[in-house]
Amino acid sequence: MAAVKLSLVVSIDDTAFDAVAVRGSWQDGIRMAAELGYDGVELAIRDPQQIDANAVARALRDARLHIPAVGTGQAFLKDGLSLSHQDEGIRARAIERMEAHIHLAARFGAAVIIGLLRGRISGNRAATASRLDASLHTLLPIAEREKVSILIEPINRYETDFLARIEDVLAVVDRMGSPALGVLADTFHMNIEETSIEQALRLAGQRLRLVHAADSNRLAPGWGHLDFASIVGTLRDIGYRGFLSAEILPRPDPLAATRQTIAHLRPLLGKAAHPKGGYA
Ligand code: LER
Ligand code: MN
Repeated sequence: MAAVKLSLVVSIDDTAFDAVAVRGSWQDGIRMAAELGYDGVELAIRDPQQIDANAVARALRDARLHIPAVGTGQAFLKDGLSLSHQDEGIRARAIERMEAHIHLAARFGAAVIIGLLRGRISGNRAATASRLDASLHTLLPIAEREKVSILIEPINRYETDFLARIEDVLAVVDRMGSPALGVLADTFHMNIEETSIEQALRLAGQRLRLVHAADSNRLAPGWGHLDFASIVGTLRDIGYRGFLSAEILPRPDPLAATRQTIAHLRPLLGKAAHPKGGYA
C-alpha cells in the first residue's frame, strides 16, 4: 500500500454539515468507499452511545477498510457542546462526550478529531484558550493510556473565531507537551487561512497526523484550483505516512465526487486506481 492512503468521510448520523459526500445510510457509504478503492473511512459520530459499535466494526472489517479517525463536530452542531465553553456544565458534558469518543476510537485503532468541538471565543481569547487547555489536561492522560491520538483541526474564520491557522494549533500542541496530541490539516481551510499551504504543512512536520482533502471550493480534488501534486509532494517530503481523507461536498452527486477524488489523487500517490467495481 502506498505510504499516503486515501479515506472518505462517512457520517454515521444524518448530518447538517454539508461537506460529507456520503450520508444517509452508513452501510452504503462503507460499501461505496470499499468498491471505489478507498483504503479507509473517517467516521463522523455525534454520540458514541447512540451507535451500534459492533455493527460498524463488523462492516468495516468485512470491507477491509481502516478507520484513521472519528470526527466529533456534530456534538457541537447538534448538541451545542464545547470544550472551551464558559458554562462549566456544557464543558463537562463536552469532556464526557470526548471520553466516549476516545474509548470508541481505541477500539477502532483511530484518532479523535477536535474540530468545531473546541468551541468559539467567549469572554476573551486567553480565557477561552485556558479553558480548552484545562479540558485537554483532563482528556490527554486518557488518550495516552488508550494510545489514541487527539487531533486539533484549524478551521477557517467563517466557521469559527478560535484556532484558524496551523500555527495557532501547533502552539496548543507544543504547550500541552503530550505525545497523544497532534494536528489535522484541512486543505480547504488552509486555502483560506494560510500564506502557503506547503509552508504550513512543513511547519507542522511530525506533528501532522491527518489531512482532510478538498479543493479550494470544497468540491472533489481537481475541481478547484489547488495544486494537489505540490501538496502531495510536500507530504512526501516531510515523511507523512497517514491518510488523505476526502471531506468534500456531494456535488454534482456523491458518487461523481467520491470517484473524482480517487481519480485525481491516486495517481499522485504513486498507485493506480483499482476500483473494485459495482457502481455503474
Ligand atoms: C471538519 O472537519 C471541518 O472541516 C469543519 O469545516 C467543520 O467541522
Ligand atoms: Mn475538515
